[in-house]
Amino acid sequence: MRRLGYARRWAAMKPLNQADSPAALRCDIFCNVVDNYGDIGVCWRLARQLANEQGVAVRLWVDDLNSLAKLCPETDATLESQHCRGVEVCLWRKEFPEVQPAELVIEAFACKLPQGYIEAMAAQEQKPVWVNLEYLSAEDWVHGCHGLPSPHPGLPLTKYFFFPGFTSQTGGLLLERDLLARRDAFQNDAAQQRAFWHSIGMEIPKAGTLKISLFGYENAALAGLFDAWANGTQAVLCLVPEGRILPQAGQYFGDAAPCAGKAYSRGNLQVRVLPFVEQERYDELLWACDVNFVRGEDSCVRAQWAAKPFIWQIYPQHDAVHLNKLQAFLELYNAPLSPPASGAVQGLWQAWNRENGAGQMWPAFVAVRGGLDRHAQHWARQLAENNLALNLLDFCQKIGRMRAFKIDRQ
Ligand code: TRH
Repeated sequence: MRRLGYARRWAAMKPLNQADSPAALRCDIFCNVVDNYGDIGVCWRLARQLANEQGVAVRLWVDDLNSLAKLCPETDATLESQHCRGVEVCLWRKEFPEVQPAELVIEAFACKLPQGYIEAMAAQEQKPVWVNLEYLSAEDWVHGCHGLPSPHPGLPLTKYFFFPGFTSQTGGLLLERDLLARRDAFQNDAAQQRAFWHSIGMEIPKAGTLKISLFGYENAALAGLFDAWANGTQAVLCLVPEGRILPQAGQYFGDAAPCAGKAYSRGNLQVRVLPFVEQERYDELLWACDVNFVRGEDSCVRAQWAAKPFIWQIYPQHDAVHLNKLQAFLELYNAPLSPPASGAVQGLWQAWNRENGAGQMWPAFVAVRGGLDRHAQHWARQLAENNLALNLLDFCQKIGRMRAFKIDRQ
C-alpha cells in the first residue's frame, strides 16, 4: 500500500508541542508488549495525543521496538532512544538506567515498573502521580474501581487505577481531537476515497458492493462466513490486512502462502489481502468499509469511531472469561436497538467469538444494516463526550499533588 506521508504531514504541523518549554508537564508511559499490537497500540496512541494535543513532554518506555515499528515505521528498532512524532521513545531494558521520574507516570496494563524507578519516585519531594491504565471493559464492576487508590505497601507512594470505558463513570476512550472531523471529511469527499482505493491498488468498488474489512485472530468460523458471502445475492469485497486470520483466508482459496497484494474470488465474494499499515492509516480502511471486523481493544475502539456496524472478536482469555466481557459490551451496545437488530448483533458476535455458525447468522445481520448504521453514528457521538486523555489530565489535577498545568480542551 502506498504511504501517504503522515510522517511528513506531522513534521510540517505547527508544533502545538510545548515539550521544550520548562512549563511542559512531563509524563513517562511504560509499555510491556505481551503479544500482538494492542498494548503498544494503546500506549502509542495515548503518547501521541498527550504530546501533540496537550504539549506534554512524553517519554514512552517500550520493551519491544519492533512492535512499535509496525505501527510507526520510522521507528528505528536499534536505537536506545529516539524522537518519533513528538514522543521520546526509549527502549525499556531489564537494566533500567537512573533517570529522573516524570511528574505523571503511566503504567500500562499493570506492567511492573522497574524497582529503581519506583524508588526514585518515592525519593522525589513532590511525588509523581502514578496511574495504572487498565484494560478496556464494559463490565459494571469497572465503575466502582475507576480512580481507586492503591497505597504502596512500603513506600510513600499511591498508585491509582484508571479504567477506560463506555460510560461517564469510567475514564472514557482515546479519541484524537480531529478524528471525527477527518472521518466526516473522508466520507464526504470522493477524491479522498478514490485516493484510498488507489493506495491499495483498486478503483472505488461498484455501487452495491458491500465492503468489509476483516482484522481478526484465527477463527474456525471463517470458512462458513466466506461461504455465506460467496453464495449471497450481494457482491462482497473483503479486505484482509496481513495478520493472524490470513492463513485461514488463504486456505479457503487453496493458497498456502497468502500475502499482501494477493486477490481471490469465489461466487459473489472477492477477497483482497492488504499490508499491515501504520496506525494512523488504519482508520481510513474502517471509514472506507461498510462493515468492520475488529479484534482486541484498540481496533475495536477505532471501529466505534468509524461509526459503522462492526463485529468484535475479543482477545481470548483463560476459562472463557472474555465471553463475559463480550456480553457486558453487547448489553450496553445493544440496549437502544430494536429486538431484531439486537438479536442479529448478538447472534453474529457470539457465533464469531465461539467460532461456530457465523455464516448462518450473517443474513439476519446484514438485513438490519440500515438500523445498525444509524445506531453506530449515535453511539460514536455519545462516546465522544468522554475523552480519555482529557479525563486523565483532569484526574491528575484533581488528586491534587501536581503543579497547575493547562489542559487544552479545543
Ligand atoms: O493486536 P491486538 O489483538 O491486541 C490485543 C488486545 O489489545 C488485547 O486486549 C491485549 O491483551 C493483547 O493485544 C495483548 O488488537 P488491537 O488491540 O486492536 O490492536 C491492534 C493495533 O494495530 C491497533 O492499534 C490498530 C493497529 N493496526 C495498524 O496500525 N495497522 C493495521 O493495518 C491494522 C490492521 C491494525
